[in-house]
Amino acid sequence: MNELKRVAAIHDISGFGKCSLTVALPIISAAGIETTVLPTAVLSTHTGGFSGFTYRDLTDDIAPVTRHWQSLGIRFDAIYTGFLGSFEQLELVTRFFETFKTNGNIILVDPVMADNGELYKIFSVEFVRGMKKLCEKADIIVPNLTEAAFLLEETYFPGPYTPEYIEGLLKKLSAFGPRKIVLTGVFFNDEDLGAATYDANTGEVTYAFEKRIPGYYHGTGDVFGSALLSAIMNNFTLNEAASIAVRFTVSAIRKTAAAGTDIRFGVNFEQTIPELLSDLKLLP
Ligand code: PXL
Repeated sequence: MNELKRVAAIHDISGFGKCSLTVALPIISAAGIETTVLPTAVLSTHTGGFSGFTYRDLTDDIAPVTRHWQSLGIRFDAIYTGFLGSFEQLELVTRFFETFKTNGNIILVDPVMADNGELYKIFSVEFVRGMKKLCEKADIIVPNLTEAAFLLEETYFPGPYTPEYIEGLLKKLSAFGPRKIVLTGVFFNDEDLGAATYDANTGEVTYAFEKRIPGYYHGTGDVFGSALLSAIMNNFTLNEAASIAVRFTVSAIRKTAAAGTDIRFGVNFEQTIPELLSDLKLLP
């Protein structure tokens, strides 16, 4: 057997509600990739639609954890960041990148901060600027359309979109650093929803769509990002990885919708993992 590839996943851990680390850890591990976790905060639930949640900030742990892992000589094949709770965490994660970036590994930043045209309540305009600087250091970024608009300081449009508009966004996003962009929440009509990819090295734009399922399901960005990274770590191209991640996310949403689960409770990715492993060609 080969040695496992290893990912450092830097997100919060929301105890209930299936997002961030409670999604990234099982999905990436199931895909045969060792997953090292750096929790940025511990919450009782995520912040989307729940009130009264607890929030234990772990900002003070980030630098000591970075130093300890550095002292152990640990290497990562990818660094995957998601929800970061404060401006200070953006700076600490930048230092983590400087410590662990190599020529061969990849940094994937999901600039979690907004959706449906609105910034999450806990974030400020200053945080958006900081997130933009973090994205400059990434090899791949995975914004949704709202986050793309905030990163580019443009007006958000609710869609449907045109290929010209989407391709314009992709190129402007790559102009400030990341060579590869995966934009989520793309749709040209009311039936299909998916993602667009752009590789600035080849100039290639691709799309991956599945049938839209009505409703806004929480945590799907993290399910998508974790599946995307799992596919990339299993040597699929960006285009293939986006198709696999869209299929996985939509299949998990479909099961959740069929069960009538509260949309705040996250999606049924657990029973969809066999489909992901089949797409990743990991099943015997
Ligand atoms: O899924 C993104 C996310 C992650 N972590 C926390 C969140 C959210 C989105 O609302 O609140 C704590």
